[in-house]
Amino acid sequence: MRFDILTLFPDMFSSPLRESILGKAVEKGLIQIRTINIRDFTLDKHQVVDDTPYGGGQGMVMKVEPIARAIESVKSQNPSARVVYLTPQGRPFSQDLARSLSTEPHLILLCGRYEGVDERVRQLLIDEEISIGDYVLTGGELAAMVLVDAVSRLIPGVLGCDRSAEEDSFFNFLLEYPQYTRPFNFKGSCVPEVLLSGNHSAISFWRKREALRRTALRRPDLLAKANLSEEDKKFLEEMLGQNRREKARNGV
Ligand code: 4FV
Repeated sequence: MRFDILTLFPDMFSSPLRESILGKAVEKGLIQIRTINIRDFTLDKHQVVDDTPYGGGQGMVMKVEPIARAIESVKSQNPSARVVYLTPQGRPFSQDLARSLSTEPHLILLCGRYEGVDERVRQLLIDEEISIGDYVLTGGELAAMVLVDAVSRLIPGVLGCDRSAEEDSFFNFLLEYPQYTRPFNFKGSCVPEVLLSGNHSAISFWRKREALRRTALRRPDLLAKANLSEEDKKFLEEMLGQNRREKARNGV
């Protein structure tokens, strides 16, 4: 899979995408990441990439022409590349969206700065707008890194064992179960015995219950999307009932 990242700050990508799993994926040729400096596509000697907003107002707006030339420079090599603009006004990024993007052979990621890009960029040059969250960053670069990371780890061969991606949080819209490793006893807090039982069906039964409990208590909004069995629903009812009674007892 190929990522071409259009940005005014290509150096921001030097280390985050060269370390650890992503770095190895690049070495193995499973993913290609190229940063393209939008400023290189200005024609004036001052290499101007932004200008004041028509109609007045604070801040600056990124000009359409340098962005158009930068996108064209990539599309001239591969017209089918999909152009994604990272913006708070975009579609919320999710594991599901990461999974669908991971089937794309070539993504062009546009990173905004200042107050954002001229509206003609959206109208004429962008295939999809994605937001990593309802907050405002100084630039789209960090959002692009988040997308590259979440999408790349779904590419076969990038993670040590592809199975682990299938056990991700949100894989089935459930949060992940608690994880433990040595020591067995840390300051009196011990690892649940079932995890040392070697009884794999008991272990996965416990993990499913803990994932359900954690999701119900922390992200009940996700349960609506999770495909729960009747047994799961019965367990949640009892668990939440017990929780309510406990809270009532403790006067919470
Ligand atoms: C953002 C987000 C984000 C908005 C103004 C860049 C900034 C500045 N991108 N998800 N949240 N972008 O805050 O994707 O141009």
